[in-house]
Amino acid sequence: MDKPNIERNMKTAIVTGATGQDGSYLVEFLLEKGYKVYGTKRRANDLGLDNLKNVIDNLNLELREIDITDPFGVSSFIKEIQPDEFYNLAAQSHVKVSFETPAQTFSVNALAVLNILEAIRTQSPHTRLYQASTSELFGQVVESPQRETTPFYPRSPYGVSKLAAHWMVKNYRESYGLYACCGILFNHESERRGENFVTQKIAKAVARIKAGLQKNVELGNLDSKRDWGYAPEFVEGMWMMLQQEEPVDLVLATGVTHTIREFLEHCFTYAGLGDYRKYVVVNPKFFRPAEVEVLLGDPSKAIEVLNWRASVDVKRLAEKMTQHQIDKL
Ligand code: NAP
Ligand code: F7E
Repeated sequence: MDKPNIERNMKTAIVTGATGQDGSYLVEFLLEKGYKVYGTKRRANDLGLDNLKNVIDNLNLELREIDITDPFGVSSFIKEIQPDEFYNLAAQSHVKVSFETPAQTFSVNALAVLNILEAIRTQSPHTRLYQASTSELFGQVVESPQRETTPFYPRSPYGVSKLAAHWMVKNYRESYGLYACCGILFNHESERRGENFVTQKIAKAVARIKAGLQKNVELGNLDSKRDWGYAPEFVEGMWMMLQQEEPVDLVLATGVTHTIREFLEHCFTYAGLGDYRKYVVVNPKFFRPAEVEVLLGDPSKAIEVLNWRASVDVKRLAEKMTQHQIDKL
């Protein structure tokens, strides 16, 4: 099938979840690289267009209304565009929410990936697929640090759904020879992080406490540890993975882990508020039925294969996010 009417030498990419944190950075990155980009969004969420405000008028960006759980919409979209690259970033991405909406989470994070794989296999087999896998696959970790060969032990409906998708991608790659790979990405945050993830929740609360708009912040488990990086660097790694000769699943991580307490400390100190303990109230309502206590990634293989490295450390990340929230107020 002929591609739509675009310059012949222009690469094309579909990015699902274009309104999300990673999707919006990846769209910007691909436009910079000279791609024609088709981003998906859902009509129900036009507020989400905020993340795309830098590029919304770019003529090489086209936004389409696609719900990835709709196999007909996905299939005809792929058949029409015949993209060179397909980045599947759409997901129900909140771990705690996945305990409350397990079937919906499984439908978006696992079954929809099967739809995408089938559509690529039957309608556009030359398309290279990037699937957003996650460090949540490691869950109750059986070794530290976690690398590509570490056995999986997911601890939430989110983790299990992403593991199903992960194996499905591997199976289609091995069975049908598709260029399809999974990035096993550890936590990455930014000024565009959703407000119900712990880093953004803290950064926003700190800005509001500093401005006298609230007195404290209610949080759950402060002792879990995460390997936090900066999202714009991680989306570059996604693109690099699709430029290799052979598809390969890779861990992207900083290789350093910190507690939620340490993140709190960086944000409160940066804002000049002193000891975070004066402001934090632990509320069990934010605990999860099963917790992932510690994640620590080993990015050696990505460094070797892609020459990719994370450079923003957690202190700088906390400062950037806190400053952004202060500026927003
Ligand atoms: P995010 O900000 O929550 O963005 C998710 C996107 O998916 C949103 O644009 C959302 O659109 C869209 N979406 C949800 N359900 C959909 C559906 N049924 N059909 C179409 N679009 C749908 O997530 P993120 O942090 O950018 O993460 C991107 C991907 O990487 C996700 O798959 C996530 O699970 C994975 N991941 C993230 C991290 C991380 O630390 N950020 C780490 C590892 C893996 P609406 O706004 O309309 O809901
Ligand atoms: O929680 C603890 C919570 O929701 C981090 C997603 O992008 O990364 C993300 O998942 C930790 C957990 O991220 C609150 O119990 C304490 O231990 O910010 P989070 P997450 O669960 O690590 C992975 C890699 C993904 O793939 C996911 O898509 O913080 N915590 N108090 C809290 N967490 C939240 N959300 N809210 C609290 O009040």
